[in-house]
Amino acid sequence: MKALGPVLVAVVLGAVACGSDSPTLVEGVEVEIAAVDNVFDPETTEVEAGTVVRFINLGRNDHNVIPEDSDADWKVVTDDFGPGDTATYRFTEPGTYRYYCAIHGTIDTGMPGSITVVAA
Ligand SMILES: [Cu+2]
Repeated sequence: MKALGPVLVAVVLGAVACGSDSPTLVEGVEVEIAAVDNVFDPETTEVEAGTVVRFINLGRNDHNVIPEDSDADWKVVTDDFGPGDTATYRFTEPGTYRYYCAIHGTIDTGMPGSITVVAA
C-alpha cells in the first residue's frame, strides 16, 4: 500500500496540469511531409505544439490525409490534393496523430503516417 502515495500525488498533479492554461505554442515553425507514390516521407514526425505541418504531394497521383479516428477534431483539407498541391494544419495540442491515405490503403497498410506533438 505504500506505493499508492506517490501514484496518487502524480495523478492529482496531472489533473491540475491538464486543467491549467493551454499549452505553450511555438510560432512560425513549419515542417513538411511529402506524399509520394505511395508513402508519406517521413512516415513519422515529431513537432512542438504550434507547429504548422505542410503536406505536399510530390507524387504523380492524388493522395489524401485522413485521421485514423474518424471522430478526430483535426483535419487536413485534402479534398483536392493532386500532384504539386499542398495542405496545412497547425497542431496545437500535444498528442499522437495517426493518419493515412485512404486512396492507397488503411491505417495499417499502404500509406500510414504519424505525427507526435510534444509540449513546446
Ligand atoms: Cu495515397
